[in-house]
Amino acid sequence: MSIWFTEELHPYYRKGIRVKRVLADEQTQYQHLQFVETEFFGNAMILDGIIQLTERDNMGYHEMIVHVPMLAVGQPKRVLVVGGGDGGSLQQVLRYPSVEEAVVCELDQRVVDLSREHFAASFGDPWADPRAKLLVRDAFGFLEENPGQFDVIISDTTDPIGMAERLFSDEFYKLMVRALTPNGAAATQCEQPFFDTALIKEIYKSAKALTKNPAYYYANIPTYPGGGIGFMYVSNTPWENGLKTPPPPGINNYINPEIHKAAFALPEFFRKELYE
Ligand code: SPD
Repeated sequence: MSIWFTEELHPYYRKGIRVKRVLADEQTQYQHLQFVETEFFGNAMILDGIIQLTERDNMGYHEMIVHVPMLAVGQPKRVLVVGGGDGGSLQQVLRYPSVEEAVVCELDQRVVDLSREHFAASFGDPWADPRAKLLVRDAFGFLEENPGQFDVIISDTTDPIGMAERLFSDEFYKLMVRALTPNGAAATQCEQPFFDTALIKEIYKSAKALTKNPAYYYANIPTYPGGGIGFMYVSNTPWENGLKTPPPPGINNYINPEIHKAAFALPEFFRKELYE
């Protein structure tokens, strides 16, 4: 049997992956949640028809969204992941011996439950670590209640559609920066330079008004539209500080010092749009 899963996040662009079998398919309280076994990318999670991660290429996403702010801060103790119910960011955060508490604020318990089942081979069970704390709730209220509490915040979200749209707003960025310690750093899922230029410019404007050293960086992830995705680094601490910090124990499959630095180099059309 051969099934092609086709994703159409944008009305003018499609991509497909070949699926071996469907592992789970359900409508949760919040979204259509699917897990599939693919022919090349291992198991994949799909939310409302959009690929969120695959076992084979998620490392570019999770290592870059986590290690860039963590290394910049140096010895982060308290970390918040907004979204991230699949556990991929949590797994990377917990590699740091300095981390005392890693809070994951995820709205959909089913994402956590089914990810534990279908991504166990890739992520192990980061939830079993005593430093991990799952809060099944909306992140806005939690951020409001926790000013100045986190050394690092990772906004590991879906695309800005429906209930996730607010996570790309100026209001969210204000709350997120308010929840950081003074030299803390955040990194957010910040979409694709070709397809989302206007949105990224807006977000950069917000980040620039709130912190001294925001910057956009990029990673290659073949199963995302355009073959990759970008992140907004949001902090008073320059991201370059992270280049001097030794990596945490464990194996990196994507980030190395050269990739870390090069990720901030932007194609000229986009650099001009964003920074001039
Ligand atoms: N267009 C797809 C963007 C997916 C971003 N979310 C990834 C979640 C991985 N933890």
